[in-house]
Amino acid sequence: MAAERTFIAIKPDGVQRGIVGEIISRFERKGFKLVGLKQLIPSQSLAEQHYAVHKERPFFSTLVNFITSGPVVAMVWEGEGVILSARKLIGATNPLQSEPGTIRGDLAIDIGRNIIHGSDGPETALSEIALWFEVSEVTDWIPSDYSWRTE
Ligand code: YYY
Ligand code: MG
Repeated sequence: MAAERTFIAIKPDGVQRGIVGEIISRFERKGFKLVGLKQLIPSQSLAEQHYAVHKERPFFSTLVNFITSGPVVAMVWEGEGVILSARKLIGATNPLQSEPGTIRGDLAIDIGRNIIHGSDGPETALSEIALWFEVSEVTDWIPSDYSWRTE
């Protein structure tokens, strides 16, 4: 079975606030494997496709304007259970309701500035990875300490 992967993006607020390293280190310390990483300013079209599920919501245009307003750090993380686990590491959508200890719970206060995106399930993970990354931009590798992370 292919290893589970998820799409994670640090939004422009996280990049501007200089907390990219802090966020990446939480995934690293957990034990997941980084297999894709790049910084880009998303085009309007990319942002609209990424958030297409929300296109009828009142916050859609604000959200698209925000996500295209500056650099985003786009990532693919791999590991068993990574999709759900990443959502738990990230915390609830509204940072005022995110538990302390989560990324949003510790580092954000506003739903419109919640610093990070994570795929919400297996289908969205596949489609978001394909939307943001070329196949050649995702790297298969084995960390040297792998047998110390998982049996
Ligand atoms: O997956 P997640 O990011 O936790 O939340 P979604 O319900 O998919 O919404 C995407 C994005 O939209 C959210 O991170 C902030 C923004 N948003 C908003 O500004 N106002 C809302 N009432 C709901 C979501
Ligand atoms: Mg979502």
